[in-house]
Amino acid sequence: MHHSRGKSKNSKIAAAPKQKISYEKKVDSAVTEYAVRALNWLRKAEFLMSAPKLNLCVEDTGYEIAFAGRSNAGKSSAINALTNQKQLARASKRPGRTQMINFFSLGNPDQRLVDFLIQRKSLQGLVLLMDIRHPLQHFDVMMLEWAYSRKLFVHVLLTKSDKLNRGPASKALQEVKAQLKKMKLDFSIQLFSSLNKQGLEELASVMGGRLNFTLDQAQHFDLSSIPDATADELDTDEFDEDPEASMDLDAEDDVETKPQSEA
Ligand SMILES: Nc1nc2c(ncn2[C@@H]2O[C@H](COP(=O)(O)OP(=O)(O)OP(=O)(O)O)[C@@H](O)[C@H]2O)c(=O)[nH]1
Ligand SMILES: [Mg+2]
Repeated sequence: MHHSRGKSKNSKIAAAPKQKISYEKKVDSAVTEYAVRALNWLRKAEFLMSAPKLNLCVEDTGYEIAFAGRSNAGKSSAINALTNQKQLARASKRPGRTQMINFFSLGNPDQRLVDFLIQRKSLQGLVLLMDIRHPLQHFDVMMLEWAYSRKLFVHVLLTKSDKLNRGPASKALQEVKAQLKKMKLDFSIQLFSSLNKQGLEELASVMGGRLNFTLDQAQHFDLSSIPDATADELDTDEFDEDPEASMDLDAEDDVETKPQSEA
């Protein structure tokens, strides 16, 4: 069923006024436009390659952001939600694939997202994903300190924010913010949910800034191509009640296949 969903999506939502997508926090309309355009740009993401090791990676030129986080933090789901492509980051959900380094190009092979942390010249920084219910585990603190020591940026996502109500979620955000400050690792941080699409624009805007995405690049911009997260769109069975319990073993053996672009 996952395969048939993508096709009809854009037509279904085209009429909705896009400005209603969670812009409350944005103060400047220029920022909002940039965020929306950056999100549109991210949706041009294409699978580049899976590399089993460092010396087989794509060329180390341009700009790269790595998505890092503990197993089950929601990395693959976040990449899929961000790029609006259900299967883009499916590879690492399969056992034995988690060690692969997956590269995605974002409209340009010199602007990349990597589903794995590798340190090389083009790496600008990390999007560090933590389950909002278990933030700042040992691994996370190691990552933050490592990035800090390398002068890389970190943008923290508190993922699965849909698991908490609004109040507790923003309380968790404030608490982690305070702890980061206390550790003198005062990186940017936001709430994020691949399930209800909270925080997509904010993340797109950060990634755009870090990967040198400019409005010049945003040609043929079309607001109607950006879907809203309406309830009937959400593929809720992709989200398990108990994430620890399952792996996507039913995934077809099509990981190496470049997914069809929905653009
Ligand atoms: N409720 C909810 N569940 C989520 C969300 N994001 C991911 N999940 C679930 O959490 C589990 C792990 O998600 P993945 O995206 O595979 O996590 P990952 O970080 O890529 O995991 P590894 O590849 O094993 O390191 C899956 O069962 C997802 O369905 C979210 O925003 N909300
Ligand atoms: Mg994964």
